[in-house]
Amino acid sequence: MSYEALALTDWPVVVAEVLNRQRIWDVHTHLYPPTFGTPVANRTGRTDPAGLMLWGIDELVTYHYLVAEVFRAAPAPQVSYAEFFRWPKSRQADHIWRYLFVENTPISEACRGVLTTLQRLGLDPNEKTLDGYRAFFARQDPDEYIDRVMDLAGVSSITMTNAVFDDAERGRWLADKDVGRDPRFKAVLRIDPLLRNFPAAAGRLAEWGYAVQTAATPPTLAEVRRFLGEWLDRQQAIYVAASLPPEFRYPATGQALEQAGQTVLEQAVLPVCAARKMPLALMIGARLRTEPALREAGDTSGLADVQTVANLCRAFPANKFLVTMLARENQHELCVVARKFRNLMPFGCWWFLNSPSLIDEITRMRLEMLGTSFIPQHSDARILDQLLYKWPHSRRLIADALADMYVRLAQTGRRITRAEVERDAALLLAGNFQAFLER
Ligand code: FIX
Ligand code: ZN
Repeated sequence: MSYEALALTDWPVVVAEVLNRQRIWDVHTHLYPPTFGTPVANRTGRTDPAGLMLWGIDELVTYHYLVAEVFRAAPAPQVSYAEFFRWPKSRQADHIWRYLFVENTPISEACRGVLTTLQRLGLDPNEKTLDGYRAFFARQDPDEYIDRVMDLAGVSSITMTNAVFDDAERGRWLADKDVGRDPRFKAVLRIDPLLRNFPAAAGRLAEWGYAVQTAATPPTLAEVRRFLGEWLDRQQAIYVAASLPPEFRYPATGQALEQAGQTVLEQAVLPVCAARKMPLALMIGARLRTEPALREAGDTSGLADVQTVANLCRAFPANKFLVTMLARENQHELCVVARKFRNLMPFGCWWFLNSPSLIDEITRMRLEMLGTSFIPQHSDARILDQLLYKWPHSRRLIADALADMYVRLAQTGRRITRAEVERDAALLLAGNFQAFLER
């Protein structure tokens, strides 16, 4: 069926309907299946205070985006950051709900997201306290709830972030070889310290039995390749990932630390990824703990160097690079560089860019410069239920941008069929990622 007769005003509705039916492969999240344990009270009665599977109203409302926002909204006398973090999670959540959702208008994207989530679950977002929501979530079985959330969000596969240098995470993989075997989830080997501070990372590898030194010598690099291979096999990971600071440069321009990181990148990480035809995801621009007292909520962003991405793509043509950058100002140049390197796949509107005005701007820029050859979004969800807002909010924005492209195309006289719109939706929300993995 073709759309010649379609009125220009109908395009957004038609495209939204097609995009809403397209199931999504979420390429980057911090989500986990129940095998990693959950600290959240639930119908099975099984909880693990150190569990990594986060869901439910107290986790939703204490998302680190909202922790940062509540300190700007709560009236004096302000509780100190340290005091706030000493409170139990339920008290933190009550505090945030009162000052961000009741006594102030919840118009920020992180606030609106919680309300969209409640609405999608059939709950009234106008409650003055969290008690009713807590009772709802306590009645859920985590395993069944994952299926319900994925179905409501239209997500077919969840890609995890499995940080091997995080003791809580590593211990679970070593304790249970099948911990990651949930077919709804795919693993990713996350290696930040290896590239950000190799001497410190080498100290951990030595503790784990790898014959490494703090200098990136050839024998040490061979052991780093062994370490990577063993963990990629253990996790059955689909790509390797690292978050890097705005100052990250290739070739390295800094002192010993950057030079060591470059050597490890060139002689361990990239060769292992190339041999497995596995992408390396570079998430560039995160300036960690700018306000350390805010912990995970204290990170900020910084302008990074896109020519560094071009230098890597050019120097390592056998490698595949998934790249997302945190500064709005880096986005246009990343599109330009992506036009020159087919081994570069830009993905997502990351973190502080995951906001309607910026998702709209970046998606339109990418459609105009890259056609449908990019991955428009990832959820970056840390709490399972966030899939119920991050994806509906982004689907709508992607649909509006795509509809405008079709309107412009139709004005050239080119006929556009429903099958073409469905093909484009499939590419953007799942197919491009699958093809990049398999290429
Ligand atoms: O490095 C990352 O994977 C970031 O996405 C996170 O560290 C960050 O806290 C986040 O969740 C942003 O949305
Ligand atoms: Zn993330």
